[in-house]
Amino acid sequence: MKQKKIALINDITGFGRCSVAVMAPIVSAMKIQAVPVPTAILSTHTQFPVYFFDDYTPKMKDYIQTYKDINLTFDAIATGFLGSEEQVDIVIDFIKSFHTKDSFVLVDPVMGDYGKLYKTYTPAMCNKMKELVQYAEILTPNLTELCTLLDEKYPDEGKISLEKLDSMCEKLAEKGPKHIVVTGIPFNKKQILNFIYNTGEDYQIIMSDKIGDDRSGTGDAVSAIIAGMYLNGHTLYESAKKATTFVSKCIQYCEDNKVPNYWGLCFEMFLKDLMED
Ligand code: PXL
Repeated sequence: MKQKKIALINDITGFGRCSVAVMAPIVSAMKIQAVPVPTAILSTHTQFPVYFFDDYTPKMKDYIQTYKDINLTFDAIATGFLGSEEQVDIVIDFIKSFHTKDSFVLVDPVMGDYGKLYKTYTPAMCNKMKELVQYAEILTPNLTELCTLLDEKYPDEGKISLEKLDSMCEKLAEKGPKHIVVTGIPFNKKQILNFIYNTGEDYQIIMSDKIGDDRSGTGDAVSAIIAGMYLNGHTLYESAKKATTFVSKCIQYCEDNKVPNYWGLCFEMFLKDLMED
């Protein structure tokens, strides 16, 4: 069987386990070749009090041009943390150039958490993200991002009904993405809800135990596993189930070993769980 390739359009962050540093080893464990397309280079992620940040926007066009020159093809394209409006335009151009009928695009609209947007997410950036969403087949927002993309208020304490989630996903799906996984929705003190929406089908849910606080890079691990599993022929439900089981196991390990939240997921300990024959 021909080995598959996925373009990972995301930042490269040295310490803190997020973005490409998490996604590349995860998809590699799933026998998929990772091709990073860097959006920025950071020493640590932006949740640390200090970090070195080198915006890669001015270099991205030349970087990507060589892939056009050698007629490189991808079986999937996954996008994550994006830093500027211009960068979103470059990503849209990348998708227009490399997306084929045999490939899919997963957009993780990394914008915020717990009802709050990250500091870099200006209203203009949010509008740009809405533009990018139109090019996705699979979208993996959290509740904050789902609300922002639809200009809806974040519900008090993240409390939201399944019917409301279904109608929000339906509205978002009209803009492009056929498949949506809303990740990490606060359900009660002990559990987290993940909502699976496939256009034209009944919704599905996956419950997972809430263990400790949020860990940086968890969303990147989830989107990498969903992209990899889906690329390897699994359904969206199976892909999301694998992702939630895997991250729960990693979080439990981190809690047991008192690893600080900002250090991210100790995913290395369980990579073998993602390997299939
Ligand atoms: O995991 C999301 C993410 C990715 N990349 C950078 C980040 C964050 C979240 O804070 O700072 C640089």
